[in-house]
Amino acid sequence: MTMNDRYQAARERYAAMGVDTDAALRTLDGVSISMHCWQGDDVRGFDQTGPLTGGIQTTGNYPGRARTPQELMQDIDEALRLIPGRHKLNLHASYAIFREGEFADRDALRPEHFEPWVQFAKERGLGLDFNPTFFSHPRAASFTLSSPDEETRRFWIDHGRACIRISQYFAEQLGQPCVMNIWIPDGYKDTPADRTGPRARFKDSLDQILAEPYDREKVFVCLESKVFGIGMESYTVGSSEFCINYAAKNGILSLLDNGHYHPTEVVSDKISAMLLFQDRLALHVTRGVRWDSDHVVRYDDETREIAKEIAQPGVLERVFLALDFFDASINRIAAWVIGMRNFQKALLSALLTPHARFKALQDEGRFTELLALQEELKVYPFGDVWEQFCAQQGVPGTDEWFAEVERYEADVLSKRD
Ligand code: RNT
Ligand code: ZN
Repeated sequence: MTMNDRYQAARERYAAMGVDTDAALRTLDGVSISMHCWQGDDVRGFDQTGPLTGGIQTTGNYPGRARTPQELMQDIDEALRLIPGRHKLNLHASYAIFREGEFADRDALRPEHFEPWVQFAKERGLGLDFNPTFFSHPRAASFTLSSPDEETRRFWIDHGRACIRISQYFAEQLGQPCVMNIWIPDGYKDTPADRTGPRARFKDSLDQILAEPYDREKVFVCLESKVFGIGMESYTVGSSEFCINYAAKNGILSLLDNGHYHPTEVVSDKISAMLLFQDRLALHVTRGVRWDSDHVVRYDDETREIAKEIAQPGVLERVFLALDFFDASINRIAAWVIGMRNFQKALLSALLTPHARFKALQDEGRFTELLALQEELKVYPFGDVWEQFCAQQGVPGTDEWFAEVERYEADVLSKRD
């Protein structure tokens, strides 16, 4: 049986269930995911040499970390060769590229410091998203946008404003919107004496950042909440309630990272509620293991449930998708490829679900039949449709891509020390 025969057979199985596999493949082709640059170098960036701070952590010491912009770009290229579809690249401000002898601190970053990235994106037809970096910096030692020290707070407000200008530059240069996500690590290890003060300062700082003029059709500013970080176990300034309320009142987007909630809380259940009140929503798809550990995204139940909520008419185009994980214990190219392909698989699996039929069963109270069909669908020939997608997109299939990662590791990564 050729691959095409297998796809034709799968197509018929799904058709009998009321699912059009060709349409699903066409829809998936149009979904772009923002791939985070920071998996390639363990969230180090290029504008400083200090440690990763902000209560986030990479663990592992797998050889081959990208040490320079050139190496990171080369690695991103390699990953993209193995990932089907057209995507965006998600940059952090700390990935500024300075000319020999040049330096600009975070409050003074300018579009020109990202010109090589724009060039890179243009040559590959990628979009760019952006993130101010409120961590891994001497002035982020304790608090940033909520700092009680006015000079520190001013510095970070200026950073936020600089990042809006850079985001607008990305959008204009690339002719597609730039999603700019604000996440701050500010919080307390122990029970705070005053919970309101820091949040009031954060609110004022955000107001000042958003006072920077920008085109709201081109730049989509988001606010990402978090429940805790390492060293900020008792209180985060940017809690879920703070961020959702701020975003709603100020016409910016909420960004939900599925590692940022209490362990039994799921983002898949939040999407429909958010979208009844907001035009758009942004996501960081990640995988927490016992805590916000940012493991590589798997093709697991919650990832598929998130995809199921998104892959519906009238929803898909309202959700900005990005990945956010950083695993330094395995081949970093493979980490990107596995995470991206898994999220695409999750979307495809959702697109191969007869939603209208299942919804009708739910509305009619036919729960036995619904459960039976949902479970039987799990053993449909999904893999043959996925192989078809990889083939259509000209990327290696299930049994092929890993050998290419091994070749790249031997030829390129193993030569870095
Ligand atoms: C941290 C947040 C944030 C970062 C990136 C690097 O917990 O998830 O999104 O991971 O900005
Ligand atoms: Zn995140």
